[in-house]
Amino acid sequence: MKRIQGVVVIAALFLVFAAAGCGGSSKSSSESEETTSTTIMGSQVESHGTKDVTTASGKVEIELYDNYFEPTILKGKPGQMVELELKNEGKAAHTFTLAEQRVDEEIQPGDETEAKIKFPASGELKFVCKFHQGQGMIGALQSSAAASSSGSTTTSKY
Ligand SMILES: [Cu+2]
Repeated sequence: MKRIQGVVVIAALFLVFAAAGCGGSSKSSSESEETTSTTIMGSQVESHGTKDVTTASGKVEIELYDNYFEPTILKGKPGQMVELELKNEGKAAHTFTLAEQRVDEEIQPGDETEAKIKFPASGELKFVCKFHQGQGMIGALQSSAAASSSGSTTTSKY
């Protein structure tokens, strides 16, 4: 019986690795609202959610709180254009600033505005709130191409 258990454990481990391989570069792809710590271009950031907008049609909503973006990370296709609806749900003024694309919108509390952004050809692009990036108000646009960079994806025989 012990031998069978061992095989089961190995098979389970194999499944875990296979699942991790499919999940791309991020360690946790949970869609829950709970806060997790993530690293965006070298900055340690508290993540308030990840949203896959690959198949999104129409506007994508990002809410700005004191002091974080929710969702914090958007996943899209390389070069995908997305229209964002930015809603300030906080008590302070915030900005959505994506310097690389000359996007710099300031939103007053209770207000909302729109911005067009483009996902990078690969990897991730950081956006910030100019006022609170020092407090970790940072988010990212991640292109799905990043996942395909792992050339040694384990192919299951089963
Ligand atoms: Cu802010």
